[in-house]
Amino acid sequence: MSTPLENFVEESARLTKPSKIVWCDGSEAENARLAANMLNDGTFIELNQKTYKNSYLHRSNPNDVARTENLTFICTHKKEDAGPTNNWMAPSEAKEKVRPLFAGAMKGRTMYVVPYVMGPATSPYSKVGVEITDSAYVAASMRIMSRMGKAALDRLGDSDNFVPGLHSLGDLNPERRFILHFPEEKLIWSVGSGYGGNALLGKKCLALRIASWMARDQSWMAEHMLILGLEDSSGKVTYMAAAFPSACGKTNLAMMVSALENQGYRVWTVGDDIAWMHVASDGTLRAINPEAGFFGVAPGTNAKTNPNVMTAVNKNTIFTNVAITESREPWWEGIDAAPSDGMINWKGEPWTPGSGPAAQPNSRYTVPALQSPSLSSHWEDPEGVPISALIFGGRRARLAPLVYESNSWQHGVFVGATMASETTAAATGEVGVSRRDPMAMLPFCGYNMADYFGHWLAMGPKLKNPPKIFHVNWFRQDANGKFMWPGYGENVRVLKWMLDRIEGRAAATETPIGNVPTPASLTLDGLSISRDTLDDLLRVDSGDWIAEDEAVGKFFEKFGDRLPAAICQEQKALATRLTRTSVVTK
Ligand code: OXD
Ligand code: MN
Repeated sequence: MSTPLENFVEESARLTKPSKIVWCDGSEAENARLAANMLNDGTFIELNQKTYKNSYLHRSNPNDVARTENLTFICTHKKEDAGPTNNWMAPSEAKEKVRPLFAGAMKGRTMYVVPYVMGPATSPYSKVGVEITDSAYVAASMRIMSRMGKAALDRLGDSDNFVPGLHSLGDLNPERRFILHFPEEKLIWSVGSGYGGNALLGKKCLALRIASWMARDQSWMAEHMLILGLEDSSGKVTYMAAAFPSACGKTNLAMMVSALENQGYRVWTVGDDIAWMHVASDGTLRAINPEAGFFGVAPGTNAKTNPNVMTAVNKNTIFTNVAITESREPWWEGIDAAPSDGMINWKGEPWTPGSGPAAQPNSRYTVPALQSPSLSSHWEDPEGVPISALIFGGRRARLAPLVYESNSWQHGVFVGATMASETTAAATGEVGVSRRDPMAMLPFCGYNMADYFGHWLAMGPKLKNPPKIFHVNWFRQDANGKFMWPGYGENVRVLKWMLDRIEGRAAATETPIGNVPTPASLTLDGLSISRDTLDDLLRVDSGDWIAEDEAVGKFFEKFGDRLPAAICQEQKALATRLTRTSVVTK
């Protein structure tokens, strides 16, 4: 009798009609074969094997360079279960519409069966997925981003306990591109795109959209969060998880080289994009990183912004849509080296100054986590690491202070639910416009976000010592549009303040939005920052916040009666606190 996995493979092959089926085992030999085939057919371009060993450049179709949120759907029986922030199609309608796009789509192509584990191979919290794809680039990338092949088959055995995902490049026409999630039956269909966030189905599709649904049903949390450990001068490590919208510096923060290393403060990386968090038997919140690699944004990455990743990407790395120098090394805007003669841009054309960006703004590196010098020795702990702080943040040029602390779990959930950020190149659409992005999950929550807020509210009381919840903004600008905070390795100063708050050591000023550091409570030695700039960074302008709270109220209206009462209460309580202070300060 066939196993559920064999049935899935047979059914998919009957539909897509590949000329060949390859079951991926995740071995070195298989990886070398995949790379050789891709070099042969032009999917991979060889980089300088002396300086970038086993590393390759992939150029995607220029119409396929980012997540396409408008073509991403949550397919639930009831529209309300997907909620007002997701695109929705009924499951039967979605299948009827998209099945023809899969029919015969793999004719003349190889079908790769990619079994994978999201999470440490032996963790009780990990999940198995199986992606069927006709893209060798996807298979090779999944090998970096997950525990792929044998580890997954061993864990799965004959069981049906896996999330099936069917992926085909199709004809790469955005008119025929769909990323469909069927959370009720735990199924993913993706067609017409080879871009990571649309095509590496373990990442956003399984580990966030499908997992968030499972997490709600099973009382855990699947979040768009990095996980880091902050080591103090005594050697004690405190773990924090942080949610920022795409391309707002999660990878850089998670892999930071601390500016306070001389005082004994170091940052250890557990994960850079996704956290799965469970309530442990002792009542702590414990997080695992479901991924095994980093799929990071290349532009802006250099020895100052992320020295650890610059070391990590020197081998076994797939670069996508970066430029290539004459000596066959990858290049992107913001890398340390200046542009050189003879560079080829991300589209494969000769690059000259003035001919536009050499690297696509959302170009990426895909690198094994194990290659990062900052990787925590606990990054694969099956039980996860205990989380003491949750951090929300975004790009806010004007409104939010450098950091503030919420007053309670419920208030912290409100802070997360009201997050907003100026958009970046990680998704298609206009860059730089402000949008609401609750918990940085707007594009990734697999169900009604009002219920998601309810789930967050319900998790707090299950925890013995709920983590403190903070909000940060590294991106506040002065009147001339200049960033006021230096960011990167200096962000450790803000993490240290959080740690000091957790330990009851740091002072704070109460404001209507939460607790803001007193200037003296931040460790600023070695940093040249004027008192005026510091005051500006920490300022809470009641007028601006009154307008913000009104905008938040408008945003919440779309959830109607489904919005939890506690969130409405927090919104009204903030309005009251703000009006009181603005009256006092007038
Ligand atoms: C990512 C994203 O690639 O959030 O992680 O877009
Ligand atoms: Mn992300």
